Amino acid sequence: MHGMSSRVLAILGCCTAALTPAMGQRGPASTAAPSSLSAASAAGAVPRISNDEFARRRAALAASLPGDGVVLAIGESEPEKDYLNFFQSSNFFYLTGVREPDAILLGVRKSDSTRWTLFVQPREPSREVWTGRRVGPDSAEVTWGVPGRAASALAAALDSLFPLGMTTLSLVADQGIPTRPTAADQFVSAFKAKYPTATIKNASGAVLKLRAYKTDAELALIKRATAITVQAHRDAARTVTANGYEYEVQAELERVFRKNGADRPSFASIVGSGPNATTLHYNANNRQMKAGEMVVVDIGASFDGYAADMTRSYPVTGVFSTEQKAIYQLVRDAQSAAERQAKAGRPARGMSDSASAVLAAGLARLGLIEAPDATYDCSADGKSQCRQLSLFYMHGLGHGIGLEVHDPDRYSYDDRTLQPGSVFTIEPGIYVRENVLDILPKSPRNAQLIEKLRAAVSRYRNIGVRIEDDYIVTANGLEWITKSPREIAEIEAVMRKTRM
Ligand SMILES: [Mn+2]
Repeated sequence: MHGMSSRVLAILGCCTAALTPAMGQRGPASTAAPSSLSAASAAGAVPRISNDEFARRRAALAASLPGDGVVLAIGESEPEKDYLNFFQSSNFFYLTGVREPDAILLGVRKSDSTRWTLFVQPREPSREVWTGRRVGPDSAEVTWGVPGRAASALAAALDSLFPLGMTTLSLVADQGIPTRPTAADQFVSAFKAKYPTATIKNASGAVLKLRAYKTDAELALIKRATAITVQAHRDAARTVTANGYEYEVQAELERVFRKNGADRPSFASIVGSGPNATTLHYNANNRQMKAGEMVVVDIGASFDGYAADMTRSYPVTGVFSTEQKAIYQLVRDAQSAAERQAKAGRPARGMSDSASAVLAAGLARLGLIEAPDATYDCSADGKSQCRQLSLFYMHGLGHGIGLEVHDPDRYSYDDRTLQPGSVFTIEPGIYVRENVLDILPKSPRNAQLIEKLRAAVSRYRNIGVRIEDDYIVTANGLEWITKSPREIAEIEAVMRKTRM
């Protein structure tokens, strides 16, 4: 996410790093949160992940590796620009609980036992004036449960391992994109240059697998994030008014996030009214809402690093029109159908298939598509066919949530079987973009289709509806953790009440 880590390079002995104090805000893991929420699940002691749990995660990672070797997990580095917030790499945090920048975890596995060391930045009182107190190597063990050493000692530690027998480095690091290499990418090049005979294996996948199923402590954090998000929706609904601005809704809901101890929004808040309701990731949030429009509010609080993700769609006036009701009920029915398929031991695909079937049948009934299975030419030569459903429902049904809002547990993209501990969203939607027919490839078949659908598209144009909730798969069913009003009558009642 950030640029090269000069410190990581320096500790490999490849270059000199200038330790310029950076004036950034640095915060430890939240240890207290005001309980101003009324929901029971959001009040009470702040959940915490114990050092024992972090130790179990490291042990599980070591056990998943093929044999003896060295495992190295690289934390995120200090932001290059002053004043930017520091966000720890999710995989690194998952293994260590460390929220300080420029930390590295080293594990040496020999005959089924693994010795772990955390290499961290030293205490440096003159620098701490700017960045706040650091834990430092001496307090690492008492704080994180792993013996600490100064980050500057890592090069010597690697020298003692690789020239003398160890040949495999299993690396846990965030992957970069070609134009923006991460600290890890820099590390890999430097490492290869220094130890050309060693093999580097990517162990990030093994961590992602562990992250897919949540422990009770993680579930407690996720539930706190969802409780805050539910509260934010409730309070922000009152700011949805004709002639109000999208950013007023955003301001209110993000106020509720922070007021209740959330770290930040887990993604850019989406408040999309009118035509913006049909843009999936719209987040400029600067338009004036007009009577008669829908507004899609897709938001999530992050609590101690764990994300919620929840969408409600409101009629700006507080009352649904006939057309808005028709689209809304269809989306809601699709969500219910998916929920009924969400049970431990069932294939995850059943949720997507059932939601799509409901949406396709409903769109056909409304005349927005010709028939549930109807297709159109998605290439001008007619050789490629796409479902008409995808003109109005163009995203997946949902995704895992956890340390990231799109957590690795991507149940909808494979043939996984649902298992207890899986946490994910179900978020069907319908988006009638005004120009949907104008952007179809030009073909005789499409021309005929456009004529057929034009009246219905005109009737429902600019209606965008997404309903998104978060769930935990349990041994006996499905737990709905963003429980809050979502039926048509309930939404109208909430909006009436908040206006009085
Ligand atoms: Mn989502």
